Amino acid sequence: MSTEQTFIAIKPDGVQRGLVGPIISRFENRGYKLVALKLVSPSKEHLETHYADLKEKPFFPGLVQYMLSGPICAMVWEGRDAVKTGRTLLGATNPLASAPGTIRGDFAIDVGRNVCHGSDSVENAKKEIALWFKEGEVLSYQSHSAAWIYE
Ligand code: YYY
Ligand code: MG
Repeated sequence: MSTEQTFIAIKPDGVQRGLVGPIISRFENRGYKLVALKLVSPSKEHLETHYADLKEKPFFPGLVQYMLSGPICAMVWEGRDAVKTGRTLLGATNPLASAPGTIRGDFAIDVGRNVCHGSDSVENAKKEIALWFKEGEVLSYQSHSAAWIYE
C-alpha cells in the first residue's frame, strides 16, 4: 500500500444525469484528495488512445461514440492505495454485477452506460494522467484533513 494517484472520469452519461457531485462525494467522503479536475470534450483520436487496449473488441466503436456524446469530467484523485480502492468505489465493469454501495451498483444498469472510468493499475494510471492532463494541471498541496485520515 502506498500513496498513489488514479485517473477517474465521469463519462458523458454521468455528467448528463447530474452525477458529478455524487461521484465526487464518494471519493471525498472516503478521504481521497482531489488534485486535478476539468470538464472536457476530447477528440475521437484521444479516446481511441485512451481505450487502445480494447481496439479489437466488438464494442469498441460504440464505446468511442458513447464517450464522444458529451462532456467528460476528468479527475485525478490521490491517496493510499488510490488505484485499487478507486476501482472498488466504482464497482464491477458491468453494473448488473456491481455491488450496491458502489457507484455503478447504485447509479447504472447497462455496461455501455456505466457512468465512470477508473485506472486499473498504477502503471496505467500514470499513462492516463499523462494523456488527459498537461504539465501543471495536476496540483500538489497539503490537505488539512490528512492527519485525521492517516495515522
Ligand atoms: O475498466 P472498466 O471500465 O471497468 O472496463 P474495461 O474492460 O476497461 O472496458 C472499458 C469500457 O468498455 C467499460 O467501462 C464499458 C465498455 N464495455 C462495453 O461496453 N461492453 C463490454 N462487454 C465491456 C466493456
Ligand atoms: Mg478499463
